[in-house]
Amino acid sequence: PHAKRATSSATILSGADVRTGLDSAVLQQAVLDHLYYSLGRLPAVATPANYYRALALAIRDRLQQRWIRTSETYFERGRKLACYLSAEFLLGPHLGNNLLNLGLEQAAREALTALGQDLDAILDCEPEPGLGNGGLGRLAACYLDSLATLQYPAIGYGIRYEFGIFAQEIRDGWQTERTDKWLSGGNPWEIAKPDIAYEVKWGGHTERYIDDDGAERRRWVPYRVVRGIAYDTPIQGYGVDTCNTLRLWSAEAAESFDFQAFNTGDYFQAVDAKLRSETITKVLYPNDEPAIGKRLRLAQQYFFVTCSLQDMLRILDLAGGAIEQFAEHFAVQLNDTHPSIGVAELMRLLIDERGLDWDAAWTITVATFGYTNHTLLPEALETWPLPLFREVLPRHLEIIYEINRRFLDEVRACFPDDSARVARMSLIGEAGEKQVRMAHLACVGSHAINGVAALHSELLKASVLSDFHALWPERFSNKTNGVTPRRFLALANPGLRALLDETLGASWPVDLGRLRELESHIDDPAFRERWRAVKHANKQRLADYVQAHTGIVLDPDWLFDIQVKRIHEYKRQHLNLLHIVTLYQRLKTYPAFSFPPRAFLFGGKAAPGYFTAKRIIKLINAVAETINADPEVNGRLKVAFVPNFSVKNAQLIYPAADLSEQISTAGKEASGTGNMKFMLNGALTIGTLDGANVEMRDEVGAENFFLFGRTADEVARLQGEGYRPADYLAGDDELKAVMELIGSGHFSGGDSEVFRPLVENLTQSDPFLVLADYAAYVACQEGVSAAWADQEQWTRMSIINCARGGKFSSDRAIAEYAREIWGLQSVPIQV
Ligand code: RUG
Repeated sequence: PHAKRATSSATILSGADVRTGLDSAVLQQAVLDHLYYSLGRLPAVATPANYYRALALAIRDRLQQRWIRTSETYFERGRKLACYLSAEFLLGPHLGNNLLNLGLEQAAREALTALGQDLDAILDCEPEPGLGNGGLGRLAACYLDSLATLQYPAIGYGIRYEFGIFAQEIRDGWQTERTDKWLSGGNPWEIAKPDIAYEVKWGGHTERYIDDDGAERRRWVPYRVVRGIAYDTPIQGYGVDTCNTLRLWSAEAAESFDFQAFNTGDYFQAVDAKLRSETITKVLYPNDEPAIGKRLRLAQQYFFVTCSLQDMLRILDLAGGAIEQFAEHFAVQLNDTHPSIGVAELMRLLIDERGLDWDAAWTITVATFGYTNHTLLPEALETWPLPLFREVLPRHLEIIYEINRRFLDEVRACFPDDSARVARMSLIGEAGEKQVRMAHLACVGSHAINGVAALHSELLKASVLSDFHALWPERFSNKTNGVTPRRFLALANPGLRALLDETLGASWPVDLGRLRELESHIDDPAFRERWRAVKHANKQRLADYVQAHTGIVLDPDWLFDIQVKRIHEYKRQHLNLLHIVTLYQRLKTYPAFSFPPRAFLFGGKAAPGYFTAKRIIKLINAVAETINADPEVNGRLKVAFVPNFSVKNAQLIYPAADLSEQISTAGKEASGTGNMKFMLNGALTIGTLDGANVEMRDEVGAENFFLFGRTADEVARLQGEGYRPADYLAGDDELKAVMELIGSGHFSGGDSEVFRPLVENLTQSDPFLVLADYAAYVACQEGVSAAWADQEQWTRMSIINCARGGKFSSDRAIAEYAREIWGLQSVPIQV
């Protein structure tokens, strides 16, 4: 490197700091410096992964000044801080995003080219921090991006899982799981702050004592104590100097050894205690919707919540703020019920550790918290068996009992003589084994409660939270989800970005409403041609990826029909499959049957213990194998399952879609966010009136959306009347033949057992009304094929979908949270 430095020194700006300078020559030198000093590598032996790490470190240096200045400014100004508490942050790779947000892509590309490296290959080396399951964790990541971009004082708090969401491999058509060792090569983005660490207590018992003033108090005598250590990751806003923090907690033994065990010679037990402490943050639970009710999961939740609340108290003390002013300094948002133990924990900290009385502590707690609900599915609503809860958090159970006692008095006062209501609303469920109901705790302890799409918020008020709505209607609001247009449009779709920059100017990524102006170009054939060319190139890019990862060859001239999301019965990937098998069957029966050729792509992970979801993956792959190998059909139909759906490959997938499948049973998908990512990238949607689809359709107009299926009300009515899938089977010969074909072993080498559970599930119970919506879906898909035949009109619709997607920017969503829930003001940062 020194020889290189000598030769290139003439090009280095004099006085430019190798840690902050932004031009390509300084960046090039910075990369060489990190290769040499941080990695101990000479360029001659450096691998692309080494270059990735060196560039990442060079970019982190460039964030550092902004990052420190941001924290310093927040501290000086003493303004309210939004604290986003989430058990999941599905971040995706940082490097490309940071280059984009800092405006350094071109400089980095030039710097690497000068070093004989290709930036895209280097970007591809970044392992993805998959610290989330799906939509909920990705939403948290989008919100961090918007908070920084809108210059809001904010911090994300979560868990630094050593293993993130498992890596999915497909073997013989089945999903297999591999641990995700995302930290094995080191993580150049984070900074460990071992001096920011808190004690976390577990188990034990509580006892009464008399304090120095002679007052009677209770205290917690834990069985065990571990430590949570802060690891900070910079969250750089787009085009601003704000660089916020994501603070993730990692568990460590409070002492490296159990000295008592060590001294008695039990070395193994001593080390074992340390290992047990550290398991708390070992692995992300890979379940999306269903709650799992495991002790370690409760431990994870309490662990990160207490560290985060203790951190807020430390910040308040440092700033010299009074404890009574806590809620003026911090707005804490609960991302689902996963952090809702925070309500009891803040009470404990304020009362047991800060000496406040109950009423003062409760006023602060309710003023501090807001709660976002993300699901109506009953199996996803978290409850903890009371004995387990008492064993892990005995003091919290006492506090919850007292919250409940006071709360139920309030319910009785408002609704006299309504004991059924009291039982329904109690924080403790009494049916069967007693349970602590976390959604109820979140509602009682929060001044604001919101759903994530208009329909979902209405259904919440009418169903799962109707009693709470009757008591406190003023607490309820809707905050429709959004996605960041920086990662999911500008970064993911460079071709479209260039066209948008040229057509609209450069401000659209922070002012997404400006996409509307695209509509004035819709009648320009040359513009439409360019629009199509961008899409075509994106489809080719995805086709290359699919071929490299599956061997399946796709033709970018075909219609790309894509469904990527977690595999779940309510999302109905099997409905999509029934349509594919219908087309297959028609082609086999009537070779002259004609429709525009289509490539069906799927992607998504199934929870490892979710039997039906895993079988759906197997069926997708079985159908794909049969169709792709059959020359009678594979000139018009192809099917591919893209393994290991992740943020990284999502960035290739969304921009390549012509048609986005959003086909959940109405009333089941709280919002969806993939639907928005597809829309912004110019895909048309085929969907039900579910989640945010409803609002997307309102924006684009009915004529630019392929709607089918029963509404949420109709679904509820049909299920209430006693739904019988057999009726639908009996009345539809084509559907019957499709089910028989799947059941016959046709797609499974004659094995008629493997898909029997799926066929029986659909024909006997069909909990998500797949058969009831089948005919409408197939008919709607015929409309899609007809529309595709007119490419000029399709392109118009594609442009309109993008143009009217502005509402779905996470900037809009975050501005609403800031104004209506958090009372937050932006604080510009100047470096
Ligand atoms: O299933 C929901 C999605 O509909 C939603 O878009 C996303 C973000 O709000 O959250 C998903 N979700 C809900 N993930 N986990 C849950 C329940 O804990």
